[in-house]
Amino acid sequence: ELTLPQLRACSYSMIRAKRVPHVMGVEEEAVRLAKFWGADPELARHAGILHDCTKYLELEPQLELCRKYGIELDSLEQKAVKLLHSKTGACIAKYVFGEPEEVYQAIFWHTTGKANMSLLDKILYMADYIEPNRDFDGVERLRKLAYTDLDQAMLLGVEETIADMKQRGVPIHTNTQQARDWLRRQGV
Ligand code: DGI
Ligand code: FE
Ligand code: FE
Ligand code: FE
Repeated sequence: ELTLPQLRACSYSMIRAKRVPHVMGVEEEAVRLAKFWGADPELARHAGILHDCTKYLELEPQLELCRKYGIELDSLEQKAVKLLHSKTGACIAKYVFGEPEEVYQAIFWHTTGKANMSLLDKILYMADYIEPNRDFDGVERLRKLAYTDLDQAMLLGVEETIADMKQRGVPIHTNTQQARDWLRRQGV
C-alpha cells in the first residue's frame, strides 16, 4: 500500500511534466465534487491521481497492455490512441496499484463516458473537464452547472465534446454517443 505522496509521485513520473498540473487539478476537483455530491472523496482522489497515467504511451504499448489485461477493442479504438489511455490507465490502477473496481470503472470511462455511468464515473469525467487549469469558452458555465445539476453538466460536456469532434472531423465513438443519448433520456 502506497501513501498518497508515493502514489502521486508514481503517477507524475509516468507522464510529462506539463501534464502534472492538470492531474493535480483533477484530483482537487474530483475530491470537491465528491464531497459536494456525496461520493467517496478518497476514491475520487485516487481516480484523479491515476486517471491519465498511461496518457503518453504510444499505440503499440497501449495495444500490448490491452492484450495483457484482456481488454477488447473495436475498430475505432484500435487506431485512435487517445481512446486507449483510459482503458490502460484503469488496468494499471487496478492491477499495479491495487485500486478498487469503482476507481477502475471511473478511469476506464473518463474519456468517452457511456450509458449508465455511476456517480463516481460522472465525477471523474466532469473533474477532467472543469479542473482549475482548464480554460476554454464556456468553462465557467460548466463549472457552475457541475455544482448545480451534475447530469445537466454531463450532458453539456458530452455535447460540447461531440460538437468539437465533428468540427475537427474526428469520428465519434459509440460510447460517447450512448452517453449523450442516455443523459438526454434522463430527462435533463
Ligand atoms: O486525457 P485528457 O486530455 O485529460 O482528456 P480525455 O481523457 O477526455 O481525452 C480527450 C481526448 O479524447 C481528445 O483528444 C478527444 C478524444 N476523444 C474523446 N471522445 C472521443 C475522442 N476521440 C474519438 N475519436 N472519439 C470520441 O468519441
Ligand atoms: Fe484522459
Ligand atoms: Fe475528458
Ligand atoms: Fe485528464
